Amino acid sequence: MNLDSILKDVKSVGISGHVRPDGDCVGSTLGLYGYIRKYYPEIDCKLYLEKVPECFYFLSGAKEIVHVPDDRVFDCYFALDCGDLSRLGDFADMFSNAKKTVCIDHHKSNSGFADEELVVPGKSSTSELIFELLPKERITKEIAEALYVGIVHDTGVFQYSCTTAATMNAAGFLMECGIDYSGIVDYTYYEKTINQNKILAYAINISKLVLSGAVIESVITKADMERFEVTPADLDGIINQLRITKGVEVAVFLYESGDNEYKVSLRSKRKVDLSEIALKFGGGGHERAAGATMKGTPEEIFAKLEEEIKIRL
Ligand SMILES: [Mn+2]
Repeated sequence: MNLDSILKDVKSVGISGHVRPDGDCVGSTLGLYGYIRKYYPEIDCKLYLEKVPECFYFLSGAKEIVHVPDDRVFDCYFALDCGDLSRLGDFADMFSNAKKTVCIDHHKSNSGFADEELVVPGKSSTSELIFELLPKERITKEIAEALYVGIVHDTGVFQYSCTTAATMNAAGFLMECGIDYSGIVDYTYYEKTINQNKILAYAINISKLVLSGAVIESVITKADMERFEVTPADLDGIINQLRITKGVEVAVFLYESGDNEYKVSLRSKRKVDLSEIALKFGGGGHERAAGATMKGTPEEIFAKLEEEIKIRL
């Protein structure tokens, strides 16, 4: 994929990432947005995302993000970090209505829904893909900050198996662009509010091991969220803490998202391909990290997932 040829003769560009934007979604979209704004000032470029977590507000361009869709028809529209059209949420129509569509993504479950695609499931993050697309001499401090955030978040600060030598080389290059790399990691990744820490502790406390300790499960209900005064966005670190439990291959975390409905997060360490399991239940993702939305009680959902995990252990 060549960005310059994609942007040739293009007068307007829209960019979106997935619903409930995470670090990679925010980092990759702001990185590309910053690049187009700086080096293609003649292009009218807009970034559309749902509300992003406050810890990302410091990134350049974050305040210009548009949170509601409109009926503009863009010459070109980028979907970043999205495995299928529905992941664009309210912005899916704007994407579909554009004259040319481009998808840059690293989800194994990617369904192929754009005119031009760069989908590399082996990549740590969409931000790493954007890094590789951009001419190195054009990466400013602001672009570097955004891409570094994305890489850090999707690799769990370089701990997940999606981290490769190329990832470390990209991160190394970005570190030399004058960014506050350790501050960024603390501020956007590790730092938690006291209520986030308390509900994390609670979720770990009630977790249970099943399938002879190969699987760990936990669930947070709406009542729990009310009690701890948190929203779903505050539950982000829980699945990662469950995953590192000794002896566990798969971690399963649910939170109540609607009537008899739960958001499911899945993480595995080295064996179980979770993108296959997530796809079976209408979700998607990567081999080692995937998710879906499922109906039923937590017990019913855990049982369904255990059946699929069991045959892959
Ligand atoms: Mn990603």
